[in-house]
Amino acid sequence: MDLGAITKYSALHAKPNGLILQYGTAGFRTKAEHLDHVMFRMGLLAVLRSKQTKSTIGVMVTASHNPEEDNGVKLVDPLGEMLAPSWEEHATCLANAEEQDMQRVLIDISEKEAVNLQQDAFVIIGRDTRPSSEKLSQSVIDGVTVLGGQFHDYGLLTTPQLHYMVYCRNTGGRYGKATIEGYYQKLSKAFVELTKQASCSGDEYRSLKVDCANGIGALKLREMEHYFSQGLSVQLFNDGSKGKLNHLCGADFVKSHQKPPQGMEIKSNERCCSFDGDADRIVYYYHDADGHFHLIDGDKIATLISSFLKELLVEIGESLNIGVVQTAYANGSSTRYLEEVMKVPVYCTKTGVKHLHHKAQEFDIGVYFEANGHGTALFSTAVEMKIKQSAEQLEDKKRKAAKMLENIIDLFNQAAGDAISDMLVIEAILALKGLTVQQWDALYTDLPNRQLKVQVADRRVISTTDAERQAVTPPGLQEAINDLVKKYKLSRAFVRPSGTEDVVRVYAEADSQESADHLAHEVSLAVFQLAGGIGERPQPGF
Ligand code: NG1
Ligand code: ZN
Repeated sequence: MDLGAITKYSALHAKPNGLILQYGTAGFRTKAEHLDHVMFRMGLLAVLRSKQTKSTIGVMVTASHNPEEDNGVKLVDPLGEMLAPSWEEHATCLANAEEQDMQRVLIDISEKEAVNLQQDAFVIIGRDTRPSSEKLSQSVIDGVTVLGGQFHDYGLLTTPQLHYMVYCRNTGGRYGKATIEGYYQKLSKAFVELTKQASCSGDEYRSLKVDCANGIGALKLREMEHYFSQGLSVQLFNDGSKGKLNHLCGADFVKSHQKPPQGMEIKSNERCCSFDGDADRIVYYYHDADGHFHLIDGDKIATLISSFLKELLVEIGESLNIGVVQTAYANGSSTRYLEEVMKVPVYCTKTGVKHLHHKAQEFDIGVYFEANGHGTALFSTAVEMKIKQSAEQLEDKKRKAAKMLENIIDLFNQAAGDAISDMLVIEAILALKGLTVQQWDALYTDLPNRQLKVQVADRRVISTTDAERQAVTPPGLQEAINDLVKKYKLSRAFVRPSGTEDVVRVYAEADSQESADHLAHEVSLAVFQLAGGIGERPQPGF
């Protein structure tokens, strides 16, 4: 380590006084102007992580669904996963170190993690379309270079594309080619082969409106479009040519406001979807003949996918274990439908895709989705080999199912939840099953629900257990919630401190929207009273 050079360059990326940031569920995220030093330091950290793992590490500059003025950064581990927890702590330590302590912190991390500093390092970098992203990714590169790391800057990429590149590079090209063409070709080939088998053709199944949140998804979908156009025609909205990123559009807006994005004209029963700002989330929706808006969220996406996979397995005659992983935010109806009707086991983890991803890896086939539309399906290597063999050996009908499964395995981004890949999987399944968006929606009816935020002095006073469904502290809070829940039918409520915002999140569901709204409000009041609420008391009404 050339400590002199590090000190010199670090001063060019000075940390604002008193700024403390935390590597949260999605890396660092805050106003872009506060992030230059964090970017430089994450460049340094990525080099250490690369030396330690003797693998390529990814650095993504994005703040996903946050407003355009924000930015953020996260590191991607060798198999495309989120950074290991002990390194999240190092990231926080390094980002918050005062200038004069930087050298010591770097040496500490290297010693604790037994990093061989002589080892080569390789880091790949991607960024979203925010105005601040280009300069910030340059600061990452400065950090990588000053520690002697090699790098490749992919420039503009969706977050899942960067995860894909990392995965490809660390698996010797077996997973795919680590280029943007490699990504387009792999996914499109699988999609086109799959949809060729669909008996229901016609425009109804072949056109889709996509709200790109004025983000990177628009650019990449436009580049990719001609690769899969024989199977699907996409019409892009909020493509970044005029509107602001994530402003009144995108998956997060649609999911949390339960209404369509601005800038998209929707005719009744037309199939539409929204990506978020870095294209790792997707939700679907439509207007029915009466003009009512229907949201099809991550839970219904997981249901469609896992049901289809299960059908294929039955057809092939394979008894592989398939599991669905959700969080406490999953609608109660989806869990019930999966368990009772589909007979698919469902597991609940803490919020944050790394928890879901980890759990999903325990199954032969693990399907995981957050209700907000972030998810994918993972297939164990053994399953992949078995299916490939079946596709060659089995007879007619069985063989066809095995072939489909083989293509679906290729179509899913196994490294991360991916809006483009999920969109193609969903479109293929709808075409193959001849399902309309209404029929898909009708699989089950969501229980009415409400999410609220409460401001408290210190959200860490709330600790939880049972995958965040029970509050352990402050004393009395869980008892209060239990008493409130008893007042309503089919009801459920929980609270947890957010990992990305300085708020406590409240979730409630019940048999009617009115009840869900009341329950959410009452629980908010309990949080306000028992967990140190600040500012105005939560008011009823939304
Ligand atoms: P927090 O702020 O911890 O609730 C939110 C989402 C997560 C996840 C992360 C990362 C909800 C309720 N929470 O986390 O699911 O996507 O952001 O972006 O949707
Ligand atoms: Zn995102």
